[in-house]
Amino acid sequence: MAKVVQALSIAATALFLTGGIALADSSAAMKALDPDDDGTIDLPEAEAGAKKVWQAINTDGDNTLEADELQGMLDADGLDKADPDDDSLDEAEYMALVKEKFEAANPDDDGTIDQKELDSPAGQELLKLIYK
Ligand SMILES: [Ca+2]
Ligand SMILES: [Ca+2]
Ligand SMILES: [Ca+2]
Ligand SMILES: [Ca+2]
Repeated sequence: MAKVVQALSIAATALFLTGGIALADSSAAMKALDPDDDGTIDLPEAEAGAKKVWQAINTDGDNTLEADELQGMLDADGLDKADPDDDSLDEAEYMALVKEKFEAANPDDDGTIDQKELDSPAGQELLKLIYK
């Protein structure tokens, strides 16, 4: 029995540690994405971040993001949904996707993503697209 309790407490500690790391990451992301320092990310700030990510991951330097450049951010399904035409995302398609994820991550519809919203699953989805 003591062994079980010990194992549980190790698992709980591990959970606590990973949780702590995720939070530290997202507060660093908030800092980087919030140049006006009001504690929230508005859509122009998200788009500015997205533009930087877009350029950083477009490693072949053409005008579109291909599936291999989107690895870890969008799966094939996500790419399909975001791309109406040619199996790759141009900047306008990427920005439309960012806007959609922004709205999904902003359930209180106040035009901004606060830290709590950024830490939500929808916020983490958005974060992948706007911060690297
Ligand atoms: Ca801000
Ligand atoms: Ca490309
Ligand atoms: Ca396209
Ligand atoms: Ca909000």
